[in-house]
Amino acid sequence: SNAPAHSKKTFGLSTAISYPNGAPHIGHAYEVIAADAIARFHRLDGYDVLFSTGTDEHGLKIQQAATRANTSPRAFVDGTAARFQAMADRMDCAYDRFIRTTEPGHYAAAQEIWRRMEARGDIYLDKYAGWYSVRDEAYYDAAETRLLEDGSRRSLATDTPVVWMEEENFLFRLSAYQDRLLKLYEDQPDFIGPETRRNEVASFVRSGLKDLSVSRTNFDWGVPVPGHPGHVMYVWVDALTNYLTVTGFPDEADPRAKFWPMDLHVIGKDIVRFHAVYWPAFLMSAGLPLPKRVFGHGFLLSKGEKMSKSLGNVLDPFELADTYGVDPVRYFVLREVPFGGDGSYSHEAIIGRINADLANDLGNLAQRSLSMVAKNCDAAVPDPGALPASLDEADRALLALADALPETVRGLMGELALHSVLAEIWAVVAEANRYFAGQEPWKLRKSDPARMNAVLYTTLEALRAFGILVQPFVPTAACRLLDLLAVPSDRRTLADMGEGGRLVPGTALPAPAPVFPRFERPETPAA
Ligand code: ME8
Repeated sequence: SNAPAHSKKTFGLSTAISYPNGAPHIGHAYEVIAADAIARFHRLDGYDVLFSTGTDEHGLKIQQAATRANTSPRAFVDGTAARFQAMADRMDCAYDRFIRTTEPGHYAAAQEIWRRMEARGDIYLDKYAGWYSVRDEAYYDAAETRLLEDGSRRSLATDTPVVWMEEENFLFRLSAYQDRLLKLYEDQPDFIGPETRRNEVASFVRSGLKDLSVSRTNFDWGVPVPGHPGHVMYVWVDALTNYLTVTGFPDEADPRAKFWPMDLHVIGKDIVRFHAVYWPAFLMSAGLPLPKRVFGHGFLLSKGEKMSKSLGNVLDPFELADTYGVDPVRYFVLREVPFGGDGSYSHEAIIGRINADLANDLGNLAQRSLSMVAKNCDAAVPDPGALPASLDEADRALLALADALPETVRGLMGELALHSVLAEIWAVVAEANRYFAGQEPWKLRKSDPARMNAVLYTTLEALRAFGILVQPFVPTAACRLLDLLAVPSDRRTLADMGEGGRLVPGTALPAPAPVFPRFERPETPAA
């Protein structure tokens, strides 16, 4: 369109920022892949997108990890954060911004939101005592912990060790926001998804909020509290503010300022409370607009069990990508796990998906039809005759299904039902296979070449639709498929689907090549 660039609709989204206290695992990869698919879909749909991801580098957990590694926190995170960024790159995630909370610009943003909350009268100095979990970077009430036989305690919710801590530190008047938060969940039912998480959060808030400890004095690896030497910010205050930092906050003239409020925070189910309670309360206090939606995806389990170093079942995303390829890993996690629920990874399951859905259903259809075209149609888009009159009922039925996909996909994307998007696309892929098998174009070569051309043209058109729509999920393979169909690189958006961008008969096509190879290996790798 010729709408001026500044009026383009915007979509801002983020992942959580990971603690770089160890190596990234497949759970981290899952989150950034899912967010990347959503970001890429919005770009295809004509949005100006800001997609951020990054690392959460302060706090006691990181400081302790650095000490264990015999190095300074800064040297430590420089090494481990790079691994997280390399993982996002390896997973083909086209983020616009990788934020590290140790950046000076982030310190400025965190200190500015602090000043605004303080100016509002929501921050006060007091004694604070409670059971602190370093692993969760969170305080718990005694009632939220259990006593073990050896006298130590663990948090009930996360089963992590807690230690008694007493400090004079700053508190945030979270209790004052209870009613406003409940009203937010009422007025904006979409604010928290999926619904089960919304209900959990609402009942947590309804049960009463206590003021939150927001500074620390017993260690110094954090953002300094402005005007109060000796205090560093509680790591979650600084971490949540990363979403503002990436939009240039507090500089309103920053070209990315238009992305605040963000449309979506993609996070895991374990940190919904921080994003749906603390974060909106901080923003209300600072007088800033709230993000539109917080979505807590489920956990990726390894063969049904939580990944842990002691179980030895931690999945390394780099290894998986080396073994199966990046697109298959992306497809697998997004197709196999209903977004919002938990899912299980196993080598058998990914091999099954690769060979059935990718190699067989989509890959074979492309391979068979494109090989026929190469041999029988002068390696060019076949001429179906005058459209649409030359198409018969079966052709039109398949094209109608393919042409209806963008609307279906847009709707499901709006609900963040990523697995359903793929299921819907693959339902039409199955239809296209039935169509191709039923029409038997290989028999028409001699008997009715005009009809063969119409069938092949229709099949290629369906493949074009699939190629465009799977770009957010399997970007490299989708690009290969669209290249094989000679779809120009600037005609690959949702707006080019259907009538708007039909293949042009006679367009030369490159030599066919496999889009999705089968996974062939005699033995499965050790799990
Ligand atoms: O929570 N499956 O960092 P983190 C799916 N720094 N997702 C998983 C997962 C799994 N097995 N394990 C973890 C933090 N995640 C904070 C966030 S945001 C301002 C600060 C998800 O490294 C987890 O739910 O522990 C979270 O969304 C993300 O990975 C980073 O987890």
